Amino acid sequence: MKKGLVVLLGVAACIFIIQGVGMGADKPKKKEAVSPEQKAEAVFVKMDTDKDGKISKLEYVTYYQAKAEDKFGKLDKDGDTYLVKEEITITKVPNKSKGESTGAAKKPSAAK
Ligand SMILES: [Ca+2]
Ligand SMILES: [Ca+2]
Repeated sequence: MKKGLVVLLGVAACIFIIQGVGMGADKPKKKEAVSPEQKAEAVFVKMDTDKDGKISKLEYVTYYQAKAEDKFGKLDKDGDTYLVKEEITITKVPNKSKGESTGAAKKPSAAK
């Protein structure tokens, strides 16, 4: 019973790490008008798949698992279903092979 929870927590931790590593690399930030409350509301609605107004552990895990799988797919450049260090760290630097220029809009305070 507890083993499953530990695994889930591990998965959640990985998601946060992966999201942190990939920050700003593949998400164009154009909508600044969305408040944290609106964001939370949108996430809540997406998570609450059975629309009972509550997020069950299963709904929570399913939501983040889908996000993680999506993120994993983006990180796994060669599609071998494994991530090597280079694939994780490559999102931090501008990707020359794809011609993306992400270094232009760097600001020191990205905490908001
Ligand atoms: Ca629910
Ligand atoms: Ca890979």
